[in-house]
Amino acid sequence: MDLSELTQAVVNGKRNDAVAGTTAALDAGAEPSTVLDALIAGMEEIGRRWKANEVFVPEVLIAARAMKEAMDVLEPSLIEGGVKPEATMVIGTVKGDLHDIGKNLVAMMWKGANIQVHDAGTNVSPEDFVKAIQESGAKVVGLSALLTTTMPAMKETVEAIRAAGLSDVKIIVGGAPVTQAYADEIGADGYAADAVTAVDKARELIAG
Ligand code: B1M
Repeated sequence: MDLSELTQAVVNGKRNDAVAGTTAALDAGAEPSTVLDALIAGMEEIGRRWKANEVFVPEVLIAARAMKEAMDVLEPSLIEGGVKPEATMVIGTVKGDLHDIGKNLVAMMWKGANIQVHDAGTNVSPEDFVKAIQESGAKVVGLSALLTTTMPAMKETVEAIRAAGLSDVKIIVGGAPVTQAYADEIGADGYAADAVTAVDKARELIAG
């Protein structure tokens, strides 16, 4: 399989082909970083199609699953070859909120962009977000909320992160009821309406 076929396997969510293609490319002596680029290109194409309304949540989910399974195969070679993730980020759904489908989608898209993701889960208290950031050394944190009643927990989390002296940590917020205006109001550094935009926003914030 050539690497463009590997990219297509991710785009089409063909997880068996993505895993077999990754294995074959490594066995044939391809550089792990080149294989990674081919996989990332697949997720970027899915991102482009999502923005163009050519694909929807199910297609993104199966592409992300193919990407994840291929990454499981590739990861040991990447580590051996010294290829490091672009950044480390924490993500979680805020206190009181159990919705995790959108949050998981953002986490998968971030992983697909070569970002190491520490998923703190759902119903994460402000204190636990602070702890997760401190323990992982993340420079970006993503907060998700799906309920109007849990949006205030987003504000409390931003305040707790700032109060802990983590002023260099960038905060991205998102979720159906969240808006750019709300992000501005609570002092978040970024807002993303969907999982694809969350990748663009994360890259923008990492770049400073
Ligand atoms: Co709930 N729920 N739910 N629910 N639920 C909503 C959100 C609701 C709009 C339904 C409705 O009434 N029409 C409503 C909220 C009303 C409001 O506050 N405005 C609601 C309610 C009221 C509730 C309960 C209170 C119901 C009850 O018990 N009375 C309860 C609360 C439980 C709790 O959290 N404490 C509840 C429970 C549940 C289930 C457990 C049954 C289940 C969640 C399962 C799970 O997540 N594992 C559930 C579901 C599935 C939904 C709906 C149907 C679907 C949500 C979803 O997964 N969408 C939802 C109605 C709807 O949206 N149509 C609803 C798909 C997902 C891909 O989209 O999560 O929006 P979304 O994520 C998007 C973007 O928002 C964005 O990117 C994602 C992909 O593009 N995004 C981010 C999300 N997080 C981001 C973070 C980022 C950036 C972008 O940066 C960090």
